[in-house]
Amino acid sequence: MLSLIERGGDLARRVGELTFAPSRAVDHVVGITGAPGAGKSTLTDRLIGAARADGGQVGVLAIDPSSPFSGGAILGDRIRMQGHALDEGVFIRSMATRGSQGGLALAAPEAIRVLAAVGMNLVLVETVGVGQVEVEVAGEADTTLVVVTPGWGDSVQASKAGLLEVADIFVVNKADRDGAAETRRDLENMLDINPAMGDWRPPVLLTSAATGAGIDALWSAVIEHRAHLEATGDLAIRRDRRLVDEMGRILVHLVERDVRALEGSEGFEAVKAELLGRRLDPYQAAARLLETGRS
Ligand SMILES: Nc1nc2c(ncn2[C@@H]2O[C@H](COP(=O)(O)OP(=O)(O)OP(=O)(O)O)[C@@H](O)[C@H]2O)c(=O)[nH]1
Ligand SMILES: [Mg+2]
Repeated sequence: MLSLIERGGDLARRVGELTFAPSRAVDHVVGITGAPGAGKSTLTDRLIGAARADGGQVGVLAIDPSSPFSGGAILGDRIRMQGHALDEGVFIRSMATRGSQGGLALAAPEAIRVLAAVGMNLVLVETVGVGQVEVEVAGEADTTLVVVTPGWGDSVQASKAGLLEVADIFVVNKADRDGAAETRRDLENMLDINPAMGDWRPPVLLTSAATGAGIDALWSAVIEHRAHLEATGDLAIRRDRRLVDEMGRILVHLVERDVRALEGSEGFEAVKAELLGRRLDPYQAAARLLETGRS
């Protein structure tokens, strides 16, 4: 079903319809994002372990917007999550862009619904990097972990990347290395002056995914955040907002597709001639084309 969704087309729509059932919502979607090599996959492997110990079924989507489908990062993800490769209660799937970054942002929520439909309680979504698409995909989560490493704590960089807005929990991973405490302090300072913060202050937690240190506290924080969302009603609000956002992205995608289909058509060439003859300005020309497309 995930492959059908990636491929798109009529069968993808059928899968989408069948898995879009409110009764099938996954208990908790946790996003894990951060710079390349920060330890996201190793951390994901640890979180799978913690979730399995609690008895839930775990689905993992490892999403890489930057590399081609057979890219090294995804192979790395696979190797890093080998700890649970033989566990029947764990399903791990990599997804890459195959050309269109927008396509990935469109496919991710559908993929999460597929995992929910087959009975996953927890879905972990790992995204590489801190660009627009990653932040968008991270926004698909109920709880978003932003993973940084010691020496990283450049607050300007974080606010530029929009990480402050998406982070529910900051993880300073590789805390077995020097500088973790300073990075934590930088992040705390940054949170102190963040005006946009609601009633949940993102905790800043130190972990070493390599050794397992700090993982229990991280897992507790993940569960606590889920409970907070439930208690405040934010869980339903976030999920509703995500659905509306998803609809908006699909709308843009469909309009773009229609616009591309117009290019080269008779109507397009006619309006282009008016534009190049300086009889229509670009706004007038675009409006004329939109009308043509609708009629
Ligand atoms: N010292 C140390 N190394 C770690 C820790 N966690 C992960 N690593 C190492 O860091 C490297 C990258 O780990 P990954 O888990 O693949 O990192 P990632 O963020 O998933 O990487 P990409 O998916 O390629 O962006 C590997 O060599 C890990 O063994 C840690 O806590 N301490
Ligand atoms: Mg990884």
